Amino acid sequence: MKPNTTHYQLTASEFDWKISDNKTVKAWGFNNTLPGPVIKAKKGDTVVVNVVNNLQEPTMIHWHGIRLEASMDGTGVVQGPILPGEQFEYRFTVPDAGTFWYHSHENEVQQMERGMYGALIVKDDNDPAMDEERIFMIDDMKLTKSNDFKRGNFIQRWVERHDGREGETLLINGKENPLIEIYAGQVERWRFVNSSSARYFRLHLDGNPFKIIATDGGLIESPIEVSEVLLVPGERVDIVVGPFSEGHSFALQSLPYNRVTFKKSVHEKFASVEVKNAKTSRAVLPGQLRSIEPLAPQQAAITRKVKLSVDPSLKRGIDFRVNNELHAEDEPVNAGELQIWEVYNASLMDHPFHLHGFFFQVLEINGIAPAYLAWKDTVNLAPRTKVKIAWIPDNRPGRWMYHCHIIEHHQAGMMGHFEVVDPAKGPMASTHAHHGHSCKTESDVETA
Ligand SMILES: [Cu+2]
Repeated sequence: MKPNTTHYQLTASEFDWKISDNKTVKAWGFNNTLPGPVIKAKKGDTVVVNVVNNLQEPTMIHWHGIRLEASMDGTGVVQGPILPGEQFEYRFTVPDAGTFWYHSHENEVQQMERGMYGALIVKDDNDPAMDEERIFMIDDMKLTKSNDFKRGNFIQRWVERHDGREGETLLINGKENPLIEIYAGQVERWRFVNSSSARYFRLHLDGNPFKIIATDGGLIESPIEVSEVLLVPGERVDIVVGPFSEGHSFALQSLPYNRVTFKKSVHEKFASVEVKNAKTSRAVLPGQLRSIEPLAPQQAAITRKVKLSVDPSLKRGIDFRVNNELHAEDEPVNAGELQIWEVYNASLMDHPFHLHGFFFQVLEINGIAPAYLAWKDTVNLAPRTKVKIAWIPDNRPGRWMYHCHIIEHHQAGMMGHFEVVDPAKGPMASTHAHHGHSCKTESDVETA
């Protein structure tokens, strides 16, 4: 099938958003909805998104999980911020099918908390046929009694910096405790995105089994039956649910997960599921979904070590660092060269590690190979844990980054910058932050 070009406009602004009958918040988001509109494309398409900034502050949009050109990654090292009243056109092809998302990459602790995110779904002809497909964006908000986003006193702010911001208002697709109705006998694909600042979402369907079919980088090789799965901030998982019998009802919930924070994790309900009358099913879930070539054997020699740590600081009380630095500058990598990285969490709390723009395979976690092969861009590191990952930078030279996806830790400095170098051309001249005006011209490269 011939690739298409799909156009979207996302207008960022503040608006009233009703999250439940008695709670309305001053949200920041896109096109007056929370989450923003779902961006849909087919594998190989070109997506053009014109972002208009009607907020009172600058913004930038990151396309989480999309293997795009460095200049379209939406971070402060590849573009200038989109200033209030200005716009910027993002244009990229989507080479992989899967569940992706977009979110603000500027002042995220405010902008993401208030709702600046949405899903980006890329389909493919070989996706399994399902009766229905749904997207669930998991989030929470920390609201005051008057439903605003004010931050607390010094101690509360310190805890928030340490733990990441987690609130009591639990959201699925911008709503508190929504009702999900499913027909008896039917089988559905549910795509989950953890778009929260810091919440560890341990998905559980009241004990009803479900099958994992995809992760960050699309389908895995075969469905895996489980009754729970952990989804850390930034991560995605697609599951297949059903068939259920008529009249059955259950809660979509998150089991407690101790990520070693001051705020204690508890069992929480996010939504109610009710099974209606029966309908015939035309869903087919094959035993083999895809094949994934391993990039390297488990014992492959390490080419780089990355250390995440939480250290005392005289100035700030506590620092979140990479390789003992705040906002570290890491060594460049050459396009085409296999990377075997050992990412070590030297701290006593969990951190979700996110690599921009490229997928990796997890080779081992503390010496043990994962249960199944998958393409990932976000992986959790429990305290004192070493994760060995393999990835190959394809030839998309420029400035890239990795960071903890707990937004407060990211902002505090737990991130590393590096350059992907085209070996034929050598390092690029510094491409730091040129000004980000709209660059809509007819000569933009069309990828047919
Ligand atoms: Cu962290």
